[in-house]
Amino acid sequence: LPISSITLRRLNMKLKNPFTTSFGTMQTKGFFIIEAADDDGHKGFGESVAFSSPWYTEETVETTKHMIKDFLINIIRANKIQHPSEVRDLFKPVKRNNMAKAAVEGAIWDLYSKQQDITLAQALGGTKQTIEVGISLGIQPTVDELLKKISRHVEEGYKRIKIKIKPGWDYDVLKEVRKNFPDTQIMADANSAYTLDDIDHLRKLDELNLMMIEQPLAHDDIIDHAKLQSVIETPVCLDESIHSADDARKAIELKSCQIINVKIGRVGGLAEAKAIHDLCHEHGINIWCGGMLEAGVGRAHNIALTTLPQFTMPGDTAGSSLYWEKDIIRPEVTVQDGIIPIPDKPGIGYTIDKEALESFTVEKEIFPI
Ligand code: OSB
Ligand code: MG
Repeated sequence: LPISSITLRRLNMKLKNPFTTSFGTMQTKGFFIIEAADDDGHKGFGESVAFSSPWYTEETVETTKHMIKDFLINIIRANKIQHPSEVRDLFKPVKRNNMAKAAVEGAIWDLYSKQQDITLAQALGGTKQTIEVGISLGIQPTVDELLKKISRHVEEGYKRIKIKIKPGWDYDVLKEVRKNFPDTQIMADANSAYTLDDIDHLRKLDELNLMMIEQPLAHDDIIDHAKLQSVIETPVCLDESIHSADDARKAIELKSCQIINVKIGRVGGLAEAKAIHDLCHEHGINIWCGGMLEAGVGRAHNIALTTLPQFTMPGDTAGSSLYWEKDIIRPEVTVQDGIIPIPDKPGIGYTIDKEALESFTVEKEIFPI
């Protein structure tokens, strides 16, 4: 797998709408686009997903840069790689920093697929021709605004609506949503806003027929989640708590969750995501592909991963235009009736809009390999 250079580009893009979770509000997104190139003109792209502040996990845009520049690129330089699935083991000596690892590994997967003239979905062993997606709605200023947004996206055909919750914006809001949308697939994501002291309150959600509640308890917990799952009917889905296939194995064994949200960045790359997929397939655990408010490159990677069969539930990869005035890929990701067709061009299957990429770039560094 010849690689001649890795380019690190830092971009700043402004979200169309601020996105509010239980841990805070985001409006500008800083991230890296990693470009891995060979001498034959192939270029593979990866996107980093850490936010500017360590509120979701401990990684940030700055830690991503430090890891890539000072450790990960050296590892790529020092090793011959035959297949992108080897990158995961090469990166093992670096503890955690999964989002930094995934950005580099993703660029190499895309480069490899283009060298082989196959799609990234094929390189991963994906089989679906289309994928189903839902949308994640941040905490809104009023319940009325939330209901309006849900109406719009239900009409657009999104397959499920995820609603961010926190103490004070949970049961009453969801009850109102359920009343207005009795037949819509609804789920809630708490981003770790609760503790076991809230069991009685969380148990009330059982009457609302939610698809699942995502990450209700601490970001690093799988024990309390098992206690919670044993006393509520609503399926628990883990997001923040799962960083690897080993974490997934332990959570399944402890019955900490019935569903797992797989994010490529959070688990350290596509090879680890696939390992979690295979494990969950074996154990009959439903999974879906989460989102990190990605630009087009990250979105394209999510789409390719979701072609694997155990992604049985709609993911968070909504259309580009819901997040950005202008995305960095062509065509942009568009969603019709909640469905995205899988592109058939090699690699991620979308081309980079060089002009758009340049216009959002605030830093660029090229590393020869
Ligand atoms: O927990 O899934 C999450 C956004 C930012 C941080 C964490 C999360 C989210 C989302 C939005 O839910 C996913 C998306 O639309 O990309
Ligand atoms: Mg989540």
